[in-house]
This record gives sequence, C-alpha cells and structure tokens, in this order.
Amino acid sequence: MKALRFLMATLFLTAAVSLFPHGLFNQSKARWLETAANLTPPLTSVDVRPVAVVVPVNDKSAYQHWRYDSIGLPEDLLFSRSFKDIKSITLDFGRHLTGYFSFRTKILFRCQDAPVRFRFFFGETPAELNTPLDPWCGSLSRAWMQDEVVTVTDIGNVIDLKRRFAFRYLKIELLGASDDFDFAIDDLYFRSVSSAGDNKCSLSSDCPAVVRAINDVGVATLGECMQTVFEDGPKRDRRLWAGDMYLQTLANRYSFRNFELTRRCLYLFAGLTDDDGRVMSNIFEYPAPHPQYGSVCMNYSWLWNSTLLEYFKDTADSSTAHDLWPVAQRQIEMLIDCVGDDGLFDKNRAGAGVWYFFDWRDGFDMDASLQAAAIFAIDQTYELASLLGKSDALSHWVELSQKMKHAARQAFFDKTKGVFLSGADRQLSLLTQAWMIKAGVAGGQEARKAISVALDCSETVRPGTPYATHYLLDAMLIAGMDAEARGYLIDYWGGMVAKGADTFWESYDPNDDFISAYGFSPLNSACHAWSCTPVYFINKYPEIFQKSQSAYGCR
Ligand code: RAM
Repeated sequence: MKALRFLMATLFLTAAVSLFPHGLFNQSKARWLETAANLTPPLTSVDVRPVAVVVPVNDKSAYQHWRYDSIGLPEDLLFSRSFKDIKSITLDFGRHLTGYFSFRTKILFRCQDAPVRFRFFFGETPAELNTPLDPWCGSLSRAWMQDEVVTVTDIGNVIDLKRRFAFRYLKIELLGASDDFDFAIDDLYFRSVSSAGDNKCSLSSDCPAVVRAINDVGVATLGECMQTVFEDGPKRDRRLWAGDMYLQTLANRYSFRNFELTRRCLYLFAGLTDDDGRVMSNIFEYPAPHPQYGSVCMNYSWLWNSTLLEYFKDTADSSTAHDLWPVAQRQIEMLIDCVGDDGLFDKNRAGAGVWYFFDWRDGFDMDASLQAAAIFAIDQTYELASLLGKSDALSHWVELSQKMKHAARQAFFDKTKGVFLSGADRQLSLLTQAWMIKAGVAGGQEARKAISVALDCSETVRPGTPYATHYLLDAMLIAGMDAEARGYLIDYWGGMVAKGADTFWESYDPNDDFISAYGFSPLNSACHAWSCTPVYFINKYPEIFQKSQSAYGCR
C-alpha cells in the first residue's frame, strides 16, 4: 500500500512537473541556442565626455520635484581643480548613455600617502540622484541603484569601472583622502555602447516639431535598449522580456531595421523553452543564456508568436519561420487546453505559478483582457500558419476563435452602456476596451463608442504604463479614431518630453509623477523599451501623425 502510494505520488509529481519528461524540443534546443549565439551582434562604442557641471534645484514644478541647472564647464570646474576642494560635483553628459565609465586622477601636491575613496552615483533622472535611498523602501533590490564606492590606491592611472551603467547624470563625492597630499580628477569619459546602428527612417519635412521630438526620444529609447539582446531597460531589468520584445520589434521596423537582433532573440527564447515547450517570460544572457527559472507569463509567451509573425513579415525569412513554427504551435495548443466548453479562457487551468501581465496599474482587472489576448494569439498564429502554408490542418483554431469572440461578448459586453466590463466587480477600464478591439471582438462604431465612453467616465481605470498605453493607441487607430489617437500620443508621450525626458519612462501617469510598480520611483527605469512605440505609430501612419496641425485639422 505504502509502495503504491509512493508510486502514485511520483507519477503525479512527474506529471505536474512536465508533460514531456524528456523535454519537448530537446532535439532542437542546442541548435537553436547555437543559432542565437552566432547572431550575437557587435556593439559599436563611442566615448562621451560630460557637457556641463550642474547643481540640483528642488522645484515643485519639475518632474519628481528636481531639476538641474548648469553652472559651467567640466574643463573649468573639475579637471583643473583640487578635488579635495570640490568634495562633491554633479556632471551632465547631455543625453542618456549606456556603457562603461573610466576616470583618471593626477597628483597636484606632494605624493600619495593613503588611498582615496570616492562614491560615484549614476542616475537617469535628476530625482534619482537627489532622493535619499536609505533606509531602503523599494520592493526590488537596493542593488539596482547605480552607486559605487571606489578606492584608488595608485593615483595617476586610468581606472575603468567594471559595472555597466545607464545614466545621464553622474554625482561624484569624496569619501576619504589624506591631509598630506592633493589631487585632481583630470579626465573622465564614458564608453557608450549599443548594437542599434543608424536610424534608417526619416519623418516628412513638415512633421510638427512636437511629433518629431517624440519620435527622436522614442528612437533614442529603443537604441539604448538594443544591446546584445532587446533589453527592457539598460538600468533595470537589463534582460530580454517577451512582451517588451514584441513592441521593440514593431518600433525597430520603423527605425533601425535590425532584424537580425529580432531573429537572435526569437531563437534564444526557443532554445530556452521549458520541458513542456513553453516560451519563458524573460531571459538572461550571462554567464550563459538561461531563463528566469519558473517564470511563465502566458500572455507574454503568446507575444513571442506575434513577434515571429512580425519578423516573418519584415524579412520573408521562411527558413527561420519554419524552423520555429513548432514552438508557436505549441503555445497555442497550451492556450487551447485552458479554454472551457463555454469558450472562455480559464486561467486556473494553466498550472500553478503561471502569471499574466497587462499593466502595472493597481487594481486593474485583467479577466476580459486575457480572453481578448488569447483570441488575438490564436488569430495571429493562424495568420502565420497561413503564410507558411500550414493552416489546412488548423481550421479548428478558426472555429475556436469565433466561439471565444462570441463568449467574450456574452461574458463581458454591457449592451446598455456600450462597453466591456471585467471581473466580478464589472470594472470599466480603457485597457479592456483596447484588447477587445485588438482581438476583433468589437469594431467600427461599436469600438469607437466603447473607447469614448471609457474615456469620458471619471471612474475608468486608465493605463499606468506606456506599455498599456501602446495597446490603447493601437485600438484607437484600428477603430478609426485618428484624431483622438493623435491627440493622445501628443498629450501622453509629449507630456514626458515636456517634463524633460530624453528617453521614455517605464511608468508614466500624467497626474502622478511618482507612480511606481516598486513602491519607490527611483527604482523605475527611465529608459524603457516598451515606451518607445510612438516610433511605430508616427512612422506607420504618417498621414495621421506627421501632417502639420492645420493640415490635419485637429488640435
Ligand atoms: C518589469 C519590467 C519589464 C516587464 C515586466 C512584466 O519587470 O518592466 O519590462 O516586461 O515587468
């Protein structure tokens, strides 16, 4: 009896861990990883020196209450002066940079008789460098903050810091030095790295300045996040996320057109699928490529399929698409396993630990969006199958998608109000309308009404990130709300530019400068890939975004 129970438990455990004990794609994974490794792009680098010495100003009207004012040039105020007199200085490098820092010191008086101790603090925004960090209250590691203590034992050498930084402003403080000698920092520079290359797309000559500025900031954001993978943010999380990659792919089409990087990222995810063939939510490259173990974000896995579709549309590279097709198909098979007889996606069927992501907005109810995202995934993957000549055997996907659309209307559409409501509390949110429109559950006049009603209602849950806002914009454009989309893009992303962004932020709420998913805004990434998609909209729809205001006739 005991032995039987043990056997049952073992069988159950094995089944719970994986349907495929030997790993579904084990025959291909090593080759896929090798393909990814061979696609590792070279990084181009450029050495950048600071453009100004700045001082912080606590200003309630500035973004997160801090701004910097320039007081002079580093040549005059830093390189030629005793650092023991300076004690603390902040430098502005003029734009957001990602890479490696070096500095050189020199003796000014007598000889070094003790080490010198510095604190270098790199920040993407003025507030990040001027908000006390300790006692630490963020919900992610304190170690994300880019402050380093450096001890110099041999003055006169160039010192290279090993850590990669992402920043615009650098604060240097003297923590300890001997009374017996004096020294200066007589040079410093930052080797900025990226795999992006040149922006290959340009805007029309009469494009309004505000739209051009938004596009420039979007391109800078994407370029900084293009390293040896599409990173989500070069400060944090510094890794490849499937959901971010999808949006980066869209913006890359209208800027750097570096499709080999997309191909590398697709192969990395394929080579690191789990034993059941699931695309993991995110991947680290070092010391060797590996996923964040156990982290399956199912709707991010579906966006890997959409990325493969977009990649194929961009390149017509059918050999890659055929090679990776089984992974795409597997994501949909697992999705279908979670759809009930009622045509509704049931997240409880996905297995313990599986999670979903749409936005960081507190209290957002995702039930309706999940149903819509599942429909969108099936349709997108079917489109890929059709392009690859593989759709004949998949007509049941089309039927299921229809059934799920019908179920979505039954479960979530409020005919009286003309909007989709989500969850037990019938929550009204803009993102729910967006996903229903993206999935084709609503279209035309009905779609326009759903968004308009949600926009006009003060109770509506609004997007808390540019990631979620992307899907709202996308839906507005699908629904033909061109003027509203243009206005929203200019207000939202233009709002960040007006507040001083030179790269777009991970979280942004026009009414709450301190919004953070991590309980502490300095932890936010101020250069975040998922925020770069105005590049996609502005270039894809030039007639909506690039015409002058009077020519367009709105705003
Ligand atoms: C955060 C990052 C990343 C995102 C995930 C879901 O950790 O901002 O970009 O994709 O959340």
